Amino acid sequence: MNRNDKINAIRSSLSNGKPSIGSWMQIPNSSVAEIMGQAGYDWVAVDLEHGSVCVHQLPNIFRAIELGDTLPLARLANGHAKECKQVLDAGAGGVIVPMIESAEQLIQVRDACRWPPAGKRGVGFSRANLFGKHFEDYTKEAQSPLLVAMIENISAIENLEEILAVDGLDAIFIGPYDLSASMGLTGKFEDFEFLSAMEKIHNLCKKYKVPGGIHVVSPDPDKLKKCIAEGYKFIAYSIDAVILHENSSLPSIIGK
Ligand code: 3PY
Ligand code: MG
Repeated sequence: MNRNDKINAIRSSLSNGKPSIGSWMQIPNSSVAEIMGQAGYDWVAVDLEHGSVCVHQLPNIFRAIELGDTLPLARLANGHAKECKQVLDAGAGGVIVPMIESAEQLIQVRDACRWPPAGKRGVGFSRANLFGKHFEDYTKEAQSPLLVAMIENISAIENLEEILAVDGLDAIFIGPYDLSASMGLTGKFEDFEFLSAMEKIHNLCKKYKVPGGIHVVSPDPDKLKKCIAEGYKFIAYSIDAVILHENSSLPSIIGK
């Protein structure tokens, strides 16, 4: 399947109400990417906001993810136009945009990700279009790469209805750590106020028929099943480094 077919397959899954489950990478290594790409996820997001992945490492990481017929995405650092252009030119099938707090902010990022006429992104030869060989095909794909807005600040909830109405938004994605931190409740995921904020986001997503997503940061299969049962649709299951450390700690293996 080529990249555009994978984007369309994820879109059609989401629009049919089926969950799309991916995972997350922070270790800048193409062997790790190859393993993650073969693990059965629809997509793997490479994190440019946290961790130390650099733009020049993306082509090899994306190639390795694609060996498993998995779509590479990029979680942006800030969503500036230059960053959108660089990650998509490197071959990301879409972007996950952190800290979205208003519709205007999201529209700017959306337009920076799309070639004209849909947007304002600069047109050029790059890995995404095999340096011009697949230019015509890529012209279509570049009209609407996957667009996912992270809701991870309590102030975003005030503007959520406007954010959810942005044309071209494929899903929203809750960042539980930042959301809880913005409420003065860092990591307190069982706190009533935090749970109420989550419920509010989830209900508005249902009302506006925008797939709601979440990062299940700890590799906990029961938590993943619970999120699916609760109706989350765009779900990231854990992070390469977290999968490694949660499964490699000797005291938890042999007991202390
Ligand atoms: C958060 O929890 O804030 C995240 O960004 C997870 O991806
Ligand atoms: Mg975050």
